Amino acid sequence: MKRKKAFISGISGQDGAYLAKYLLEKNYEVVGGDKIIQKKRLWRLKELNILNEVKIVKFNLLHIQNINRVIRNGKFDEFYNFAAQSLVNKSFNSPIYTSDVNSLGVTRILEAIKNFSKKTKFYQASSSEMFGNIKSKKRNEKTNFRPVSPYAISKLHAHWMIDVYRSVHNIYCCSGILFNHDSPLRDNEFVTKKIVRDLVKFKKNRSTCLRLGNIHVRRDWGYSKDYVEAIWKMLQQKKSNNYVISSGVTHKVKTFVDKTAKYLNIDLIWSGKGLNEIAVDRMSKKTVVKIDKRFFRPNEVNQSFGDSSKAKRILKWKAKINLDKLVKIMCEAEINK
Ligand code: GDR
Repeated sequence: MKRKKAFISGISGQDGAYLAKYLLEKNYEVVGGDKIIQKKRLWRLKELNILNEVKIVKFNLLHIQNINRVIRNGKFDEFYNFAAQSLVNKSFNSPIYTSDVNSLGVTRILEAIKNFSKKTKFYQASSSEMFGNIKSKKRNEKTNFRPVSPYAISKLHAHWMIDVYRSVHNIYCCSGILFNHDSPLRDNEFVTKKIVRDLVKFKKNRSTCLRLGNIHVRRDWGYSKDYVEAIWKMLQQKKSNNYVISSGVTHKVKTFVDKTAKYLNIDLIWSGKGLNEIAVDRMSKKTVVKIDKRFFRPNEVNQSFGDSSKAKRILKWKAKINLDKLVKIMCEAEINK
């Protein structure tokens, strides 16, 4: 059988790296795109031992000629788009860049597929942030959107564009509405990795203090390695469609801190409220966690949980890793660094 050929934009990121590994195990030929070709950006591929098994090409969502060339020459069976400005907080200060990359960038890819490679199946990394602040707790494919950040609005633009290209231009394209999914390959800016990194440091030196923003906000967290399987399955169906991918359970950021501390045998004593809330280590009496207003967002999504029953029914997928297991996986990796 002919080897399938896939393109992964944003291959240097967490999901790009895990998906590349997953596809190579399925005997795909994998080409990855990154906006800057730099070896040090590809550390995740190195860590997964696949750096020499993928071809890396320059791919920039702002450059239409670059996108056209990659898609016209590549004739890919599958195209996975993970390239994005993916920091919600940054989007408040960079709304134009965020929209250009996350909204128009996706339209540029869809146009290129329509014009030069109509058989390429397309996956777009959409986000649970698109739901924003709505009343219903459970969020699925039929839930209305009420985005509250430039990031969420930019992702929603791309999400709706997918529906247009599917129905009007008959392109096979899927929007995966993924809730938070983390792993040891996460960037340090995201809250889970920051918590694990700083608490492991504290465990070693008893002096690092973890500074966080709003710890009472809730998130539905899963494991990135688990979620790329759902992403691949979306492109293996007869018809393209949109799917919510989530664990179905929600926890406070504070719970993530507590579970990580417990795993590391740090006994936290919480006191105070609001900006004065702190956690002290019972043994050393040192402050482990402080609240820092620099990490609060101008608009916060008080998220509930995702309902992935459609993915379960059609893709035969469900999340395998719960929060306790995710904390363990991330802590072990950080300790063994
Ligand atoms: P999120 O992930 O914005 O949900 O988007 P992040 O880990 O950044 O934040 C989760 C929640 O934690 C709160 N928080 C902090 N966040 C960060 N980064 N740093 C802090 O110090 C801190 N303190 C509290 C945040 O306010 C937030 O509520 C992720 C990204 O991967 C998106 O690209 C993706 O679309 C969504 O998940 C689904």
